[in-house]
Amino acid sequence: MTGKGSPSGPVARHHAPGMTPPIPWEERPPDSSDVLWRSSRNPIVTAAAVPEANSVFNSAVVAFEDGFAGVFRVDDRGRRMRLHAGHSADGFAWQIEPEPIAFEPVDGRVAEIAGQLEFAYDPRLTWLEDRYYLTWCNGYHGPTIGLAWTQDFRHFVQLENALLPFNRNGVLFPRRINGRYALLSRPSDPGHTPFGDIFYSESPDLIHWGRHRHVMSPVPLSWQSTKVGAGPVPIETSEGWLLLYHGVLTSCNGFVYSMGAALLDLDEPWRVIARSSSYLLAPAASYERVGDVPNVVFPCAALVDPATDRIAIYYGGADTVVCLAFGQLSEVIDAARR
Ligand code: BMA
Repeated sequence: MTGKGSPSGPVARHHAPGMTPPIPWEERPPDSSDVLWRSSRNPIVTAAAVPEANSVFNSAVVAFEDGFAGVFRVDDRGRRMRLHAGHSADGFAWQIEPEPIAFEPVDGRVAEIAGQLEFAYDPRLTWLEDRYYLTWCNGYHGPTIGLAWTQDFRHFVQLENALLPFNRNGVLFPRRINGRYALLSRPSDPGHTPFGDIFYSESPDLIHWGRHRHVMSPVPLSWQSTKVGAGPVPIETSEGWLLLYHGVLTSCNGFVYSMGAALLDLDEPWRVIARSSSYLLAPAASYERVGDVPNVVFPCAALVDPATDRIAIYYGGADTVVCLAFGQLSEVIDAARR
């Protein structure tokens, strides 16, 4: 058991070289003993950040230059699902581009699928080797895993979709594993999907994906009984890959989305070392319980500072706003084991 402020061994940083902005942070409230606590500034992004937006929620954030950059899920007032780039000096206050990202196809084959962009949502950002990769839920005859890269958050080069429809929650690992790129995803249906397991796939070139392995299933009679899906990019620790994920239960009133943690083997990430039996964050604040889709906590990004053992997690609240939660990394790792 590791204590507050004592990291569970070294944590590999996977971000652009030379970039070490202090991550957003607030101390744990004195009356809280929870593993994760909410920002007092929640929600940190609302529809007001983008002209003509209906909602801004499940969004990705990374360290970029001397601050932070992100890709934001923006549903417009036609209820079209779009992705917008954004920037922040401190990770709390965001300037979001008013126009959606215009993806540039890497070649003529990708142009065939880019022209059919129906929707784009639930982004994740991964610093991998020399650039930021974006994965998202891309419309191509139903939902599947879109893939693009950027180095400046102005130009986004679209690659082939990683997988066949129907699939969601595609999350790239931040380095190659045994020489191959690695991806988590959750095969789905074209609708609201009353099932869902997390799978692992690998690729030599980010185009051809295979050697699919099952990672984890829902747990009957629990907060994660209906489906589970990967959240932020897995965090490399000496204890294994720390995977924050969403788990869903079906109540009399519909789905309830909460956040949990798991540890995956560093070399064979389809092997689950540990998994939290209780959720770490569930809808409780008004901005998580009330919105376009009530009772949703949907994590898509995490910033880690190994030197201070701090983690800041970005999550969507009730499919309406972007929120932040904080914790001590070592305590989150401990919670994954309980
Ligand atoms: C999932 C995704 C998420 C959303 C969640 C709750 O299927 O569409 O974007 O937050 O449902 O509505």
